[in-house]
Amino acid sequence: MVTIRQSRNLAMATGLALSLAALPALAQETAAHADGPTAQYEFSATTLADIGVELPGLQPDDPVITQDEFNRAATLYFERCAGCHGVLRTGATGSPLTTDITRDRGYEALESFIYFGSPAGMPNWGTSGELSDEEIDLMVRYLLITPPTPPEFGMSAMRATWEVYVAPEDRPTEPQNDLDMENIFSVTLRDSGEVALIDGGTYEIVTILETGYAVHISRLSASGRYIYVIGRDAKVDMIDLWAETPNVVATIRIGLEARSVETSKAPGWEDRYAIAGAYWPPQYVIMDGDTLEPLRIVSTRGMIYDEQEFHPEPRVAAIVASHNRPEFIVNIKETGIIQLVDYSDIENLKVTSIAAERFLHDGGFDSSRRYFLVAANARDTIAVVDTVEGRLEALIPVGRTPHPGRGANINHPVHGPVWVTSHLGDDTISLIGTDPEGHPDNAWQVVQTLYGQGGGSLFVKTHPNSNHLYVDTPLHPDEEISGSIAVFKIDEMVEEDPQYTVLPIAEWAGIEEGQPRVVQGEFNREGTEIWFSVWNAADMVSAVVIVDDQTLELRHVIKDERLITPTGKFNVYNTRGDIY
Ligand code: DHE
Repeated sequence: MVTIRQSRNLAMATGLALSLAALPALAQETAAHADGPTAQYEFSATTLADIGVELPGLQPDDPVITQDEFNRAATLYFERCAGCHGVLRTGATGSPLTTDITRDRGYEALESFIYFGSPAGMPNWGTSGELSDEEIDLMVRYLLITPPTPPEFGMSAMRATWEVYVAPEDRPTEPQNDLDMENIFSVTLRDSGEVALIDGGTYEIVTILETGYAVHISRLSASGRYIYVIGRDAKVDMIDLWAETPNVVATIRIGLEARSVETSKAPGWEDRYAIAGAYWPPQYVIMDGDTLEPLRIVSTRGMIYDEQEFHPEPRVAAIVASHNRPEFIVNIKETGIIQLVDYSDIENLKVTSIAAERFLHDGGFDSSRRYFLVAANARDTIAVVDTVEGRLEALIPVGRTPHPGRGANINHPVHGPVWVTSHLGDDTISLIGTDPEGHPDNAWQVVQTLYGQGGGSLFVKTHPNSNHLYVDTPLHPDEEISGSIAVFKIDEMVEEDPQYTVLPIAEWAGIEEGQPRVVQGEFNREGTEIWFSVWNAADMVSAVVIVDDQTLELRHVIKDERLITPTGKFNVYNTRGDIY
């Protein structure tokens, strides 16, 4: 019998291009996975790879591996695999890969699995050419050895990184510039580890500020004065918009790997606290809103909501702040628990633990800001929390791998207030009724499904003053689709299957090289223009394209050599007020 490896070697030795037809059925079923949107999305830009891990004491039957090989393998694993299989290999959306399992499978089976992928979603790292034979061998040997544990990051580690550049008493008591502050956009420059602050009226870059590695999102203080930015390296930077030129006034690292940051928004608590959530270690920290001084760290390790089995690394995904009560809403990915963290007395912290659904990722409020809707993405479900009653309101099945960003709130001509998500895994766009009092028959159900350009969608967007719903598809494999936006007219949603208009945003940007992806629409304060990032490779030209919401025509293109890999954009007014 010819094994998969032999047939691969045979093909290579005979100089034949590797023909999938000659290989087992598994290979044919899985060939597309590494090109699929979900596989691309999970690829993790991580700093864990830089920490350097100790080779554990090897057992007699462990594979031979040197410290240098182990470091390279750990780097590869953290960058390519940890997003799905977990840092400790205990499993998340991907299977667990602890040594009791990997040794049982054995070298050859693991090698084939990595090379060809699996129908369950494991990318075909070998056939796609993403990993070389040597790297796959390294990875298999790594999987047969006990995984290393990256270090913890407690209070002493945090305080060692905490710096206040401008103390609160030395900051201006009134704005020192004439910027139209509420219409500033904080634009993520992902690969340069910076944010660009861009004036929403003049389209001028006000300043570019250095932030964390592969910077991820920006959130606003309730007053709108401070922008908090988080990098994937868990570095939080706090920017003061009142300074003559807005600048970073405080910084801290809250872990080794992170994605979320938010600030206190309840009446009476404006600008008091900030919170940031980490992927590693699995924890969140409440900080002083003026200085980022770390005050209270909470570990998220614990039981999975349904199986009630311990999970050692449940990552903190989206965090939002209630506008009604002094609470942060913290979404814990692997355990499927949503914590309502009452910050009114952080010495005696009260946490309501809601059993929701696993793999919580991103979400936002309905238009009343009472209900929070979050995607449990690998479970194809939207979970709804009533932030006034402090309990789970509903679990709603939607399309494949929902990814709403913060979602979009529409006043639907037939169904009343609805919240919208698009999907990574299919072309559907789900409209969910959010008004249990005014439209009780529709509440917490998908009242309409729209069909967009395809899967690979990450963000939807609208504005209370707009008649349009914008849907991006940055991870769609087709260049034309990943470079354009579908727009639905809200007043045409009376029809069963409303059609969309396509805006060729990447073409409008006039970029000749690369395959720029168009990502994340964000409105200006008035809701008259929507901005899109045209996200190209770091060494190529990117742009921000501004569209007139009334006419759907191009209004302006911002191109500047400093705009390296723009992705997320956060308008001060809309982000502060959760307007989307
Ligand atoms: Fe994000 C939000 C995690 C990859 C752009 N992203 C979020 C949130 C989480 C998250 C948990 C919600 C934060 C919140 O609201 O508090 N993102 C992850 C990942 O784990 C993942 C899949 C892999 C990774 O390596 O980080 C990932 N994200 C990406 C990208 O590749 C994107 C498209 C480009 C980029 O800049 O890295 C990207 N994520 C965004 C954006 C938001 C976001 C723009 C905020 C959207 C909003 O409107 O609020």
